[in-house]
Amino acid sequence: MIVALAGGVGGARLAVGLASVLPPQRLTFVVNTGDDFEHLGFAISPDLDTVMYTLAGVGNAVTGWGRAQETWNFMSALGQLGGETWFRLGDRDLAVHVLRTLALRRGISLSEITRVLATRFGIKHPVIPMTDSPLRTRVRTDCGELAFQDYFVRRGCRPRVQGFRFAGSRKARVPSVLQRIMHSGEVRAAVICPSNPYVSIAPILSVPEIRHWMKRRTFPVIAVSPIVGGAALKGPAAKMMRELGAEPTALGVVRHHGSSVDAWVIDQQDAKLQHAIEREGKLVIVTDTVMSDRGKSVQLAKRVVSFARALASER
Ligand code: FO1
Repeated sequence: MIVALAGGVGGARLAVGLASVLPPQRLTFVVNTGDDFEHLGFAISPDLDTVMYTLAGVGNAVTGWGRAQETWNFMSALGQLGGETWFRLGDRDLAVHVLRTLALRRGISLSEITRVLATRFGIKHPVIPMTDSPLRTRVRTDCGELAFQDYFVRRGCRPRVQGFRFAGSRKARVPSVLQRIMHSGEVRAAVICPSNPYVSIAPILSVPEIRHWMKRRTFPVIAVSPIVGGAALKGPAAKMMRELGAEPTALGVVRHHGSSVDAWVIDQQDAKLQHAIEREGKLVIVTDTVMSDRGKSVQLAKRVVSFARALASER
């Protein structure tokens, strides 16, 4: 069993590749819920939706979030009536927010409604939120502490970040379905998808049971760098690194993750960093990590899985 930790867009792209390489009983997705928030009365889980839509083949490949072939009648009607339109909810996308909000209100867990929705989208691989507990990423900035979507969407990632807080993480529990997988003895490797280290991966590792499980791991952890050629392919990762004094390179990401990752997959544009990363005590493979289409996601996933298998068999 491979457990893949995924956040936003980059995570979802690799998820598609991994899902086409490994069968459902050999691959589980653990998804960030730190971006979640209540908005317009809806419980919104952006990274769960991005992974679900992308695996189902209905995701908007341009924006990386929401659905393809979307219409915006709800948004325009809402705007005409003076409602908040800074966080855009498409008409098709709305169906998931309504069903998730209704389920949560009835006491159904986030992991259970996610399982039901993923099944209805025809997804066979388990897509599991990192916790069913409320956990919210708070971004400390030069404009004060902001809720994640306020920082990310409303203010367009412009404020300078000073740090992050994962409110609720101390008491957060992993869903029982994930507990069983983590303690099954079946996990052969963990893959950290190319997601933002601060706001996509760190929230997952802030859940105590996941952090301890990774620390005491008996399996290798392989990560794909989200930074290629000194820039993030999407989102504010490189800007955050600069603002926090980390070098916005694949080496900077390796140093950020430290001992929680054993091996790195970096892009051929960063081949010159391979030795520096090896000097950090990490195994490295250099390949094309830019997943500009599904075929490239599958190619990268094949490289990652064979790398994981090689490392797991050495243990
Ligand atoms: N990101 C934006 O930049 N603008 C939006 O209006 C927006 C709406 C939105 C609606 C549903 C959803 O699931 C995601 C949405 N996102 C939007 C992305 C969201 O901010 C995610 O948290 C990011 O993708 C980071 O993971």
